[in-house]
Amino acid sequence: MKNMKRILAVMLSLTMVFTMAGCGGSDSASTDSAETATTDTADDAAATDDAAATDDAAADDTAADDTAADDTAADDTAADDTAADDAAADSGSDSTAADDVKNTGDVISVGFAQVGAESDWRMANTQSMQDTFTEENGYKFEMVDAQQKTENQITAIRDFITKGVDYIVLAPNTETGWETVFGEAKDAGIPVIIVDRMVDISDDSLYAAWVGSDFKTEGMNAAKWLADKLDEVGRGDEDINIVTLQGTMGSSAQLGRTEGFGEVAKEHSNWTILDQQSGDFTEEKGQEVMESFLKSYDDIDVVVSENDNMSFGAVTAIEAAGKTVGVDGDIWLISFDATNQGFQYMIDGKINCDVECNPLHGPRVAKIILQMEAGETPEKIAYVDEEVFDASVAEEVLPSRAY
Ligand code: GYE
Repeated sequence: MKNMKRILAVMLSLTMVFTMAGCGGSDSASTDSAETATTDTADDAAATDDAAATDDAAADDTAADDTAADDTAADDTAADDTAADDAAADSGSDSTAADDVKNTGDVISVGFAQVGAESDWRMANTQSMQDTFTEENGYKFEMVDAQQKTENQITAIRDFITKGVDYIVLAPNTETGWETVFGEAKDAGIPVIIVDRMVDISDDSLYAAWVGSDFKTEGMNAAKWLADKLDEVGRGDEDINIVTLQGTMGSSAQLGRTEGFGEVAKEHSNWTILDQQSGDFTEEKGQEVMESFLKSYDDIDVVVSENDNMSFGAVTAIEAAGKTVGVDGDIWLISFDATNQGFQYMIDGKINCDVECNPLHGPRVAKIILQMEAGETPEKIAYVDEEVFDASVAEEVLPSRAY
């Protein structure tokens, strides 16, 4: 009964908000392996500080565009019958039989070049990988935390090549700069699997498979939520001033969300995007950038924050400036990720809407590896299904969320 209520609530929010079901891609596996990691050696990457390819904001064409954007537009009719199921599944009640990720052959060694530890989303992503690639499941797992520096990831990959791991898994910090090192992995005969963000590379034979989110669709969904909500409260024709806290410049999550939101925003002549600046996906920088926005503009109606942690920082800044934020606030706040803490902010009325981004990729990556071990060709590009949550459903949905 409770479950049913939750599903109905989610359905309601979905029909209210938009008419599509997440990203239309394939969810290459469900999630949630029960084991706890014990085997990974969490090396700290050498934190060299030279210029990384982190400011390549011009590369605005996310890989997502080409393959998914079209068929995931709001007219996706599958929405109605699958939305509730997907919501239930991806909200955290999903469970994969542990066997799905288990390697029963010789131990497989996996080197994982992780972005960093910048956000709640990232921590959940790391946890999912660590819970999946356990000794008990038949893996030797090593993770490098690259501290949000692309060059640290390149160093980590070279190190994995030297060590001769069986598979390299990369969650790329930024999209560009991978050709050379991927070529080195290829020469060494080590497959590279990409997870979460994408790379912008001319030769896609340099990686075996990618699984992650359709960030452009996420951005479009955020804007669609805003349009619907403004209509709902009778402000559809008002002038609306928007600022954006962007993620790490040149990362797919930033590029896609900025582009997707911007594309829909263009259709609303009464919306003005006053400013867009990067808060690098962290709470601290989100707060800093929000403080500076508030000094520059006294008429902000909506903040679009490209992840939950920057939203938390934005709330601190807005309240410190003597304004209110959220559902009944002077300023509306749209967030991305829909982590547990993001849900809590919605329950507290501080975030109006949270666009889901699923970090539970461990089992999905394991499935790709096991397919390759079996001599099969994994799906080259796989998108996970994701939802949009309005604050009004947060209390109902939170208990079922896995991250
Ligand atoms: O939204 C953010 C994290 O790449 C999808 O990275 C990921 C993003 C996520 O730091 O919280």
